[in-house]
Amino acid sequence: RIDREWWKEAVVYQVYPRSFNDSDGDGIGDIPGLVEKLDYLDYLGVDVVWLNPVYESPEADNGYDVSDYRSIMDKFGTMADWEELLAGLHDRDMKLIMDLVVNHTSDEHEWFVEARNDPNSKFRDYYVWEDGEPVETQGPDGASGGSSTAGAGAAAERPPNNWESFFGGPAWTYDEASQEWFLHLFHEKQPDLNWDNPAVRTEIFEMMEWWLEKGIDGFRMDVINVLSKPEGFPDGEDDDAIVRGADQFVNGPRIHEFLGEMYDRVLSNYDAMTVGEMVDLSVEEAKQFIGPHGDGMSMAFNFDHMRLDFGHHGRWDKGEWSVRELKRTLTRWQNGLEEEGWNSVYMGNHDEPRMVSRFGHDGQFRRESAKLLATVLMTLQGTTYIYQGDEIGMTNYPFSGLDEVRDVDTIRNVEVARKQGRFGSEEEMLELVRHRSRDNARTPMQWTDGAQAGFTEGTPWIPVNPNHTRINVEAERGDTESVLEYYRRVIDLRHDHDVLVYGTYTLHLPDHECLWVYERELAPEREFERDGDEPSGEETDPDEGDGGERVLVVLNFSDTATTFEPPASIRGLDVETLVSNYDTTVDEVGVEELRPYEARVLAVR
Ligand code: ISL
Repeated sequence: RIDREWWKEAVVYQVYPRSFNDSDGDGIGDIPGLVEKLDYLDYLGVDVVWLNPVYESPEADNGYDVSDYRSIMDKFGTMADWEELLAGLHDRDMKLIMDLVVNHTSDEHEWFVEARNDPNSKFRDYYVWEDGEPVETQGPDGASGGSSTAGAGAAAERPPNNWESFFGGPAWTYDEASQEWFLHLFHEKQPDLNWDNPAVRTEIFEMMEWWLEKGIDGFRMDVINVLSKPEGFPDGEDDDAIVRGADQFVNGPRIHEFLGEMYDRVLSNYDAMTVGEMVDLSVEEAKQFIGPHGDGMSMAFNFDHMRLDFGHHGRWDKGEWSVRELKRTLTRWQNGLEEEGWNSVYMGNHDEPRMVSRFGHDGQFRRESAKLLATVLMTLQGTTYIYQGDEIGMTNYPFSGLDEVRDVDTIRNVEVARKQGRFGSEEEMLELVRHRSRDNARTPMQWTDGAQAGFTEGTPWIPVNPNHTRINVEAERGDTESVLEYYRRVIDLRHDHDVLVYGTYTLHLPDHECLWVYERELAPEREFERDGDEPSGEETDPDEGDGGERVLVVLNFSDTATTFEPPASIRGLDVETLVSNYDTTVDEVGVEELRPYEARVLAVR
């Protein structure tokens, strides 16, 4: 039995507003700029917009440091502009989900300002404050403290534990006035909220309700599985953790209690879609968060496939990924959540390099490989996410110096690596930045081949990729060979075929080193059920008939031609070609030569 949900069938488009479209020439994208492009999103055929944070913020981390949850940042527009955006989306039958950033606030949020100014205020306990550890002058551990962030008053102290910030350096900053340390898993301008305090939970839940009452359709929840920190703040013990301390605060002791409460008090009252960004999540853990048997969350973003190209030193080190590992990783999630849970299918976002540069080929086969990746996104099980610009095959940026970098994560982690002596030369450093920096995905959306790619009439906050003269929406639109037009085709395909959303997933040729071949199947006797309904034949889509559906996806993840030798179980099947990025059509599954980055989607007759 299959539970139909609108959000399972949705194709989500992620808008990073700062880089999408600038309407007023200040060089920063804004909400009116996005409103101008709603017809474009409609043309593309997406169903939901996920908007990165647009709340009031001092922008230490591009809006992930919120200073007022119930506001729109001036630079992005007004609440009236936002209302227009919501109405504009709903008029076009699209939905809006907002970013929920509640592990931390900005240090300029009034709660933190009060907390810091007055240790006796009720807001003090909204955050995490701890005493430091004395430094034993000759101690074995003396050098590992992060007292560099502490002022003079902390000279004899080191942070309460060894946790590190995701952006490098200790996760604690010393507060001179009160002589205590506060926790920040990210920037020191992003102090962590104390979720153990029920007053914090109530504040957040009321805020969520406020947005839902305004009519939004759900939330993308920032680092939502790190809210609960263990009592006593024990040292991290796992040297291989994504950051030191992660083994303590990822899926912490009360996380399911907190999220369960969030569901019961807020989300269960709405038909909302929720996607939790969850660092370091396994398939088994995911099931505890997702769905009615979990905490009620619709789905999660996991990072397993985003870690395949990490190096020996982790994220800020270049390693090699392989197609075999990519298949294995995504297959584990496809099969793992088949009965319970729901996948989020993504290959890039505002924190990751461009997917065509990373998993495809951004030179000669840019178009072909961008289309191949689009095929992956639209034919895997789960809800699909497109990151802005990927639909025209935007690439990484050719950084020529750190002066072109804006991202705090890049700047700080490069600093850490530099101190560790990991760069033989400046060029080596830049190579890593070009490979890894989040700014690769944050350069302005390329609308035209004109000045600043049509993104702004002013000076953009971050440089425009010089390849906008070739790669831009205007050039792609209407060109039947373009990446954009291919996206429109595969989005339609997904909308037209339930099997692509709800079907089972079976991998063929698991060990092939560059072919990724899988089958999706929806059994004929399936029954669809809407939330709370008794299962009934009436829920079956009348257009589908009773025949079931079976689709075969064949992908050549390589820049050379490759022979596909179908396994016996599918060899000789009668098929119809639904889509192919080389416009080849076949009517039988046989031995074939696949061209570089060739992708085919075949319906089994
Ligand atoms: O950037 C990363 C992976 O490339 C991670 O370290 C990232 O910081 C982590 O995935 C959490 O990301 C989210 O929360 C951050 C914010 O900087 C990111 O933009 C956001 O997506 C802190 O709010």
